[in-house]
Amino acid sequence: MAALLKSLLAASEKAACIAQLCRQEEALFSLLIEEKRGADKNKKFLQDFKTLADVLIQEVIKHDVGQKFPELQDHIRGEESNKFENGLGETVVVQVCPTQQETAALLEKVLDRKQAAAELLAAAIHQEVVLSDPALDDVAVTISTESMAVWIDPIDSTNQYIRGRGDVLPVDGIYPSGLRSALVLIGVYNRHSGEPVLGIINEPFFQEKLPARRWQSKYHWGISYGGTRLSSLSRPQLRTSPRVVLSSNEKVALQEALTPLYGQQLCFASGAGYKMLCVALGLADAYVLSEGSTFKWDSCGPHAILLALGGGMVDLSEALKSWQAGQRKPLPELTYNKPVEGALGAERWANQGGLVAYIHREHLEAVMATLAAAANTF
Ligand code: 2IP
Ligand code: CA
Ligand code: CA
Repeated sequence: MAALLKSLLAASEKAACIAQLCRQEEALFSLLIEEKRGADKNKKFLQDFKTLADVLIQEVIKHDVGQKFPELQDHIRGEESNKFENGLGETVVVQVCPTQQETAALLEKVLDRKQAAAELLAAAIHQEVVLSDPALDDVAVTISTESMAVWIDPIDSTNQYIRGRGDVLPVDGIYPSGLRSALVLIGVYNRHSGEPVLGIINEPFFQEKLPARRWQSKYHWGISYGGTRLSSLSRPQLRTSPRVVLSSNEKVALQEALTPLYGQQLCFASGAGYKMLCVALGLADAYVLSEGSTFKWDSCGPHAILLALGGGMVDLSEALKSWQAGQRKPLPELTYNKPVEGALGAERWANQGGLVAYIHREHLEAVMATLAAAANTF
């Protein structure tokens, strides 16, 4: 029944394990924080180890889910390309091989013969993850995978992941930065309509375990399919004193435009996925972003969870246009199947018009009314 959900959750747990391992094992950690210097300058593979970690996670999810659902195989995409150039100028296609030994041999090639690192990663890639979550047995929805596709952000908030601060304290429940904002994001959407259907957010660094540098992960999921809305989370209440979460780089003009609604209740946090999670958890009533700095792989999974909780995510510039034209129901939700016309590379999949993530429709309307009143200022 919930076979797709279970398979994606298991893949997200394996992804979280790999993300943790890269910070925990010296052989990998030293590569993760490697600086560009001297003779190593040309060895792209070392400088790009963080990208390799991302690529590997993406390939593992693709491989594990593709094996169970072959019809999805060609429709699982993510942020990263799996082609790597090693120190000898050879292009290596990073992929999960049939056996652990073969994967280790391939990784050794990418990692310039760093055998210990390659073997650690290969073991994590080929481990079997068994989910023990009785709640999943009650999920009785069958999603017809023939018309679905998947967006993956293997690690969102990479900067915080590399920086690796595990000691940042939350402000009113929200972590402004640090490892807590590094997340694995997986979203399933309908290839024809572009609507999000199933989302997973995995927090690899949810809780530190002893000894130090070891972490416990936590996952959240949501399904919005036909008339079915299910989630591991409960729909949060509207806060009595509304609060918004923003990027620390958000334009001052937008911050000022939001002040009539939120007063001093503007919170700042790293990671687009993390800010969406804050809304799903009820730590903020909205995440407003004025720029096109997020991508389909950032928003698809969290969007499905928000829909499952009765909320959603709109395209800010389109929603403002509709609002100003008096067309207020429904406001245009983000979709996931169409690239931006004329754009190249990653920009093809940008959420170009910015976004508003919300749980309560009335709160979205309050945001739109506030921004419409200040529309020419940001
Ligand atoms: C990034 C990451 C950044 C976010 C940006 C995303 O993805 O989540 O933190 O910016 O929008 O595209 P901000 O932190 O200002 O919200 P990645 O880390 O995967 O590149
Ligand atoms: Ca991202
Ligand atoms: Ca990423």
